[in-house]
Amino acid sequence: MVTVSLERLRSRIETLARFGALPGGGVTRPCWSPPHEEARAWLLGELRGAGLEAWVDPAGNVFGGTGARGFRPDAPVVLTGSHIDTVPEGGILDGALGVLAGLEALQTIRERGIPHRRPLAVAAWSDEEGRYGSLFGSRAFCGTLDPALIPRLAAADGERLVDAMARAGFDAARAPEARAPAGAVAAYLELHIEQGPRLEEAGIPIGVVETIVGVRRARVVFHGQADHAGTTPMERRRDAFLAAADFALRAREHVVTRGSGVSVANVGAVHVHPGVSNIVPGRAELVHEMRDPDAGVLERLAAECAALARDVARARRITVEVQPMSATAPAPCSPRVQARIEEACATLGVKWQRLYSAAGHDAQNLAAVTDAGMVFIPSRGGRSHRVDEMSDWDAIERGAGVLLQTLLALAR
Ligand code: HGY
Ligand code: MN
Ligand code: MN
Repeated sequence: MVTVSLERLRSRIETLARFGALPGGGVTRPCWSPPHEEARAWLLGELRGAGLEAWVDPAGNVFGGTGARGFRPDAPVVLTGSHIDTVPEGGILDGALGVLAGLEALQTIRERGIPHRRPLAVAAWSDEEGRYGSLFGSRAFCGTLDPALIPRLAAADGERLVDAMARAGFDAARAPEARAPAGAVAAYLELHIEQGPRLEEAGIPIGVVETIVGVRRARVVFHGQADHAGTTPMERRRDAFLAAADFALRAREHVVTRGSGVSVANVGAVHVHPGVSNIVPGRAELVHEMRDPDAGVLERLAAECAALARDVARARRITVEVQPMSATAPAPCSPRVQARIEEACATLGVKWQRLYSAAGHDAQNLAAVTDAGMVFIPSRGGRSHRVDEMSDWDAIERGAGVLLQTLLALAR
């Protein structure tokens, strides 16, 4: 049975972790940033050093191929991959695991001369974490990136995508040229950490993903009245921050009690203006995010939470704007790919369980253009999107082994 080299995979994971490394551990490596571009150059070197064809598309997606040097409908590719960009103060495995385990699998296949009918390739998708626009690179590749949107895409701190890409040497307007021809991808398989507690608590080493949640984000802006924080009588204040706080608490309660039971909500970004201690906040802006495996539930909750925002504003004699930002559709994974993953687990004698992904992934874009699937490994303590995100090395080796066997099954 052909196996991956955990030593080589571990060395690459630990090397990639150095790009954007934080003093106390973890990484901050946003897409298009200097550490991300240094990591891109390093990855291209590793792909070529492994004997793969390596190239970058107009959306900044990095590819390494064996038997593939691009995407053509007459030679459909079995594609694996993930992302090398991270959230701020993130972990070293979110994304990196799927890219480097994919590289390890393809290098092992090449070195051992294992026959495969279809070409194989590994991808590192641009800006999966959506600093400028969620799942950007895979959206461009799958043809769902609206060109008209590109000039408006910006990070929460106001930095425009066009400027960030230009600094990294890319013309954002050309990103839609990354679209792959229809039929160019025979199947897509992504290895990822679960980023939650379910596999570890169940004592199951491999997760076979059935569905990936949809994620909806809206900017909610409350307009009150700036006033002197000392002289303005309390009953006259029209405090925008209090309205935002009231909304955040009530929206959370609504999603938990009126959602599907697995619906989740988060407010991770808040901005108060003018933002100094001796002025009653005149404006408060928050990003409200909701997730659910069911598109209809998300649609209903979005409308109900917008109505809730208006009720809160009215009750506090202020106004509110609810601006939809992004909405990714929940994606079912391919039964064919799930079956190949489960067969690989059986061959390797590894227990598995099916589950839905409560995180968003590039695979949900690929699911629109090909048979897409995901393999999860347990996250220690379910921790992710934090510097102490980690998985056991034997879990990483097991996940890479299942990835290798499943890719071979899909490419035969
Ligand atoms: O936010 C997510 O679900 C993913 O980690 N980008
Ligand atoms: Mn990820
Ligand atoms: Mn992530």
